Amino acid sequence: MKIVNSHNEWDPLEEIILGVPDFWCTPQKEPGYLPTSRTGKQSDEYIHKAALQIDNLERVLRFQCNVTVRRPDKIDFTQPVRTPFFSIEHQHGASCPRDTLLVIGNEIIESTMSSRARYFESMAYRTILNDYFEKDEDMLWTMAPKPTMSENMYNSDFPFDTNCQERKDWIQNYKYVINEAEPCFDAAEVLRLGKDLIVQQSMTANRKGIDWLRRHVKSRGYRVHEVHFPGDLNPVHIDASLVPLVPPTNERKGILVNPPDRPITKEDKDRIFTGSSWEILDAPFPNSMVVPESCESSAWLSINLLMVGPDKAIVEETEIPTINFLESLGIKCIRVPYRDSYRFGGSIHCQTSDVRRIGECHNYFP
Ligand code: ABU
Repeated sequence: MKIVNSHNEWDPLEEIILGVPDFWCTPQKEPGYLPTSRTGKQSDEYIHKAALQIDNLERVLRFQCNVTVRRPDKIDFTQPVRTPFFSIEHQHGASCPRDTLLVIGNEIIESTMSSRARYFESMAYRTILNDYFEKDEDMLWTMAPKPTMSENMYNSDFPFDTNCQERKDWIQNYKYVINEAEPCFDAAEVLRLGKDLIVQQSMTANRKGIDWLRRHVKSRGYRVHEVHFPGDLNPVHIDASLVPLVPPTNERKGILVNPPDRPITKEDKDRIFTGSSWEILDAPFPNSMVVPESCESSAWLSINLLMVGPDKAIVEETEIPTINFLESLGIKCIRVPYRDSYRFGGSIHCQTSDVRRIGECHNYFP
């Protein structure tokens, strides 16, 4: 039985993993992360509110979209961790399978992660992965090399103040809080466009991690492209920076959107996309640039949506400019309330990881 098969972000969706907000904690300060809100376990009120919205999304996927939905184990991530290299008082949570699991065709890669609080996060998906492994004899299950996350993996002089010139200089020069000591990447830095994987070098993926991925998939004909959005002073995950909305067809190019206040570099755009089947348009601005209290993501969660087919998307209901834009492109929008979930690491794309879509791996690049 074929279960794992997903090559892009838009083919008709059949199976997905949807995160859980239970036991979710804002990580404490660590070498690679400075919290901007209260650390520790999220309030029961916020967990409850998010759970209602995420459970509603599950019903929409199951009953309106006919998609099989799997949920991770509810592990108590409020517990401390001690490894040979570090210790922390509590962990993070399993709300965002997109950050942890990278699905490339018939393979699921547990990514290295980059934050100590997320070291054991993929364990929440082990029941599901083991089940897939038993039922789908073609499924490949890989764990990328686990970094030590010791002090020397991080730049201790990284300027955490997002308003200072020094921070801008670092990001302009493609220098981030993680250094090149060990390969490291969060899965959500990878945008899958068939045979081409676009990966953001960032606070959560270094060049060595991108190179690990490049070497890992090369023999199967994949190409891995490194990309940057230097206007983003906190570059964390590509799925609110470069998002496919319309897939290419024989008649027209596909459309990717990119926030105009953090454009892809001209060098990256020319090098990667010239002659491809894609055009990159400005994303419409979010409905509001204000995110819910204790949400550590940007307002560009407005484009962190889930395509359930080439002409159908699930979108947060208040993100009206995005919805209007999608509908003008002929994409039908299923609107769901999701803002209460924004404080759990992202929106609908972050909090899902598509496992099976009907379709094959195509080449959209020269
Ligand atoms: N995890 C996606 C968040 C991206 C952003 O804050 O823009």
